[in-house]
Amino acid sequence: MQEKWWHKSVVYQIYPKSFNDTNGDGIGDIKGIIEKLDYLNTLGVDYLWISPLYKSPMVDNGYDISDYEDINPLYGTMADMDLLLLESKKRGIGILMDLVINHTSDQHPWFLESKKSKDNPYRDYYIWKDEPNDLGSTFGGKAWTYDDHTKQYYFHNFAKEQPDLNWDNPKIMDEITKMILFWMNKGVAGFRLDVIDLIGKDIENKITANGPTLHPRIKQLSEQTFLTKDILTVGETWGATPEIAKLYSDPARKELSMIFQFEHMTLDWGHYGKWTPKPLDFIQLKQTLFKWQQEIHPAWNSLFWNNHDLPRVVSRFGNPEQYHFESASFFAIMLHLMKGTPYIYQGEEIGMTNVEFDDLSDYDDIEIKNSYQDFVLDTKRMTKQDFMTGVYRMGRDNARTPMQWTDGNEAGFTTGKPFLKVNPNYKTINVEDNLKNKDSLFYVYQHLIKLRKNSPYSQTIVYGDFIPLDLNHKSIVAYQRTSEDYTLLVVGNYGEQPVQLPAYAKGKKVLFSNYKDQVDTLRPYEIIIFVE
Ligand code: TEU
Ligand code: CA
Repeated sequence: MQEKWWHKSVVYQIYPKSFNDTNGDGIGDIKGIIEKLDYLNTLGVDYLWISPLYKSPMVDNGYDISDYEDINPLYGTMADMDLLLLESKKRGIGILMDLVINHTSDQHPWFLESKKSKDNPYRDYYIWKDEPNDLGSTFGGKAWTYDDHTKQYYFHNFAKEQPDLNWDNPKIMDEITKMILFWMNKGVAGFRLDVIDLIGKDIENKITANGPTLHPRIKQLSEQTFLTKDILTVGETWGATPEIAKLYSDPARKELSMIFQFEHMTLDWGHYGKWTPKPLDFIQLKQTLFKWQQEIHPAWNSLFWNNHDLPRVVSRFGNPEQYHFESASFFAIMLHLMKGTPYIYQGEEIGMTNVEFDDLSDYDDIEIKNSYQDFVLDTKRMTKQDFMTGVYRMGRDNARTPMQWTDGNEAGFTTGKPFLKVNPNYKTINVEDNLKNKDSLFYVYQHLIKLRKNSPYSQTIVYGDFIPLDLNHKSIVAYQRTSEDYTLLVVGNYGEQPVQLPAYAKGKKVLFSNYKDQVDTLRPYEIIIFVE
């Protein structure tokens, strides 16, 4: 495999609205990100994937863009953006922008023109039909909204304020190519491509993801933009399998560097998806992750538990009440010794948890609000109580409560009133305390990043073979990473019941562990890295 710099890199994701507010309006901003660059440098990350900073009415917190080439005044100015690019470069940190090119905001000038008349030059920038089909929106309800002025329906895979672009219109390729080159000329290090699996949609045949025109379009776009420089591209592709992943990121296909797959993130989805969560089957989780480890070559893997759409992993799969450090560090070590580029979501490095607000009015997320309207009020498929159970376990606002910097007012996130309440546990879970305590979760993440990037074991972790062990054990997770120089063995115990240390681990040298000592059993959420 041809070595690429991002094979050895670690990416940190920032959701700007919740990261750090420097002007007291209760909303994070670019100056707030600049202020924390030294903290991120201490953690040791190489890239920052920042969720959209572009002009937006903020219906979906920036995933509804009204101007791709200007900065949202809530977050700051283009001068702030240029300063962020400069200051991060000084620290050897690259910026990955979030490209949302499946849809725009309904306030984008293209859509404001398109909806004026059927013969407007921008009409075909979007998908208009006389009659809708029965496609539904990911956020609940229909994917079609009627426009009384021109007597047609327009398509929106997400909120009605996010009309889908019509990628069958070649002008879209030209417009998006120009915009990407604008940002590449500014020196961004790469892009995360929002729901990129949708830009080949075939509405007539009700195909939205992985449509027939998808890969030719991605290839054309990449050749005209991304591949003209050596930048990182990661596509968000919810329905991908390892076979589909190869279509996106086999280097020979000249499309993307890697993708985010979500198979391991939907194992606990029930009858109505995330809103009806079911218990995790740990064997299934191991088998899914191990399958991706073994079947994705020659494509490249991304590794993550969290992002701005997902609940916090320590709450979702761990035990934050009794084993907060142990279970958070268990998942960190289990993931970071695997093959692929790791992504750390803001707050994951200090074990931030889910939250339970009293009322729906405390929530910010358009997906929660629209889905409540659909499942509870319109179709009555769920009771409010059951829906709120789903929100507490899986709602996106679990990931969007303000970053917990200190145990002081509003967790040091803002001097004003935060747009979303701070999780009350900021008193005990915050960056300041983590930095003061050498045994904290922060230093586990810092150590894992050092092991990957700058240790005798780097090559083994980045390029070593992956060999699963104990695949059918209900609580032991075990795998080897092997290279000419070393064999690393990761052995962990998922859950609260101690288990015997497996024979294949006995007598081996401990490289790293989330417990201070070692006994002949694996204690609750104990995970150890052995080296031979
Ligand atoms: O997410 C794609 C998406 O569909 C997710 O919202 C996910 O399906 C859902 O949360 C699971 O229930 C991307 C962005 O990451 C997300 O923040 C945006 O809301 C969405 O696209 C629209 O741009
Ligand atoms: Ca602010």
